[in-house]
Amino acid sequence: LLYDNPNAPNPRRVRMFLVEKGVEIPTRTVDLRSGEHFSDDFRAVNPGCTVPALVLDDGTAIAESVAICQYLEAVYPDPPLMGEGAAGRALVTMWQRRMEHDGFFAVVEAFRNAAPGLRGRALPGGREVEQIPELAERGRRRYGWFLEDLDRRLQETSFVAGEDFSIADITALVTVDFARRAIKVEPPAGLGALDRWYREVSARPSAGA
Ligand SMILES: N[C@@H](CCC(=O)N[C@@H](CS)C(=O)NCC(=O)O)C(=O)O
Repeated sequence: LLYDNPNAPNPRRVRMFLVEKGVEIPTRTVDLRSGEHFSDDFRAVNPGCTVPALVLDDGTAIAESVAICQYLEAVYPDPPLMGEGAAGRALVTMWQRRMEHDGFFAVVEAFRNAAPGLRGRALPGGREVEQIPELAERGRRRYGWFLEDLDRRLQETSFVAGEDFSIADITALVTVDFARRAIKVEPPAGLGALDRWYREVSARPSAGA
């Protein structure tokens, strides 16, 4: 059972991964608006109070989007989305982490430190954390650098981690779409390689997930 939320970017990463694999699994929506993720029932699944979380038939609970994807990759190896061979797997991990650190986290930082609805909740999870406006500002700057770096990378390769679509593309696409929606930043028109890649990956059926 996958604990999911249709509007949140991290669960979208897992949903896209599942569509790429051609796998359907039962899901349950956790209502983040009403704070269902802070309920005792959900804390028993993931004490970190975040979605997504995957609970296996034997009760094992896996949180963290990439950990869930890693599990799914092992159970459903085709098509490979996390690289093949020693170097291939390492390179996908490298690019995935860059997309996450430099891109996704930058947008999260920009969004959570500025959104009026997230006052006192600048970090996900159950703790009271005040917003830092300078961090929101820095997040926006970092996101701009991320887009430039990504464009440079995509001038050399078809996809983020090389010539094959991978989890690195999923994280990058979710990042760009999240930025458009949450912090109202469009990818600059002048970044041609990024634009080519964004159209291509947005046209994949999984992008609708
Ligand atoms: N590192 C976690 C992050 C999960 C996360 O932050 N999820 C968000 C939704 S995208 C959440 O549950 N937020 C709850 C909150 O805002 O308190 C992952 O990769 O799955």
